[in-house]
Amino acid sequence: MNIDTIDFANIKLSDEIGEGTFGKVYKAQWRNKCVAVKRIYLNVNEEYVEREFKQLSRANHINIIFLHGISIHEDIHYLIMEYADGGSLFNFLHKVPRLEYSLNHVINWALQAAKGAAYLHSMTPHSVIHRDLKPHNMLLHDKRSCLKICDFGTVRYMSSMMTKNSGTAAYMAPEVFNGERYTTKCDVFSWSITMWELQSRKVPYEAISPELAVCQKVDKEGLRPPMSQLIFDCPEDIQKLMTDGWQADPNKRPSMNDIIEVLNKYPIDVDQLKL
Ligand code: ACK
Repeated sequence: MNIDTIDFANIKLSDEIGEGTFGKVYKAQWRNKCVAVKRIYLNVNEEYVEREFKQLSRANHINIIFLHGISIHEDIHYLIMEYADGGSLFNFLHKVPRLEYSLNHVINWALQAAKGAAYLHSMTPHSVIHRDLKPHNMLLHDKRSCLKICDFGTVRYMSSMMTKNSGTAAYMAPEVFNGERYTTKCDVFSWSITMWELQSRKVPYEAISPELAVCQKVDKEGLRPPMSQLIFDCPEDIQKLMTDGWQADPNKRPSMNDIIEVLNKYPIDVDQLKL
């Protein structure tokens, strides 16, 4: 594994940006670079830390948050990551101030998320499956024109995520929450729910609580987000990608490359992307 260890003395922590499931995230300076530093909670198992940095450290793609290295200080692990200046897609979609966006943005974000995931799926010797793709784990950069996937560690801790109501259940493919064998197609399911959220600007199944009730309804009753709440007029073949992507049977879902192929048919006006 080629992961750099970074001397903690060279990191200048500044503001806390937010708190994820497994630790607080700070803005920091390192080698004259602005970086994001995730301070992993002491009670988080080392296995989690290892999973996150093993996977991130192998990835080098514009749509995946780059991991500069890891630092250990007084027994606390810190992940030193590329800083994304626009915060999470989830915050952008749902927190005030609510900036307007267009179908151009929807297709751009959906395509970039698919490209990041397709890259992970194509990694060798084993494809990397994210398993927790959702707008909270997609960060925006460069005036929100660029999307980067982050947060690779969470999945082993599914039960703890559920009890924390971290908003994961809505995006999770049934085979994942049922503990069955899963493939890269579970990320396609998550992409589809995210695609619905981009087009509706609503939190999926917001009224259903707790998270386990969402799993139950999705799995046993075939519940899916309602098309009636979409506020963008997306072309039909894109809508079909979304609804095929959330099919219960993973074999019926398209691959990330199929998704990219369809989305690429729609030209994105790059001059209109910055918000
Ligand atoms: O929506 P946010 O501002 O974006 O709040 C969450 C918070 O930390 C907890 O995950 C933010 N965050 C996480 N990683 C990064 C990063 N690499 N760059 C910028 N913000 C980040 C995320």
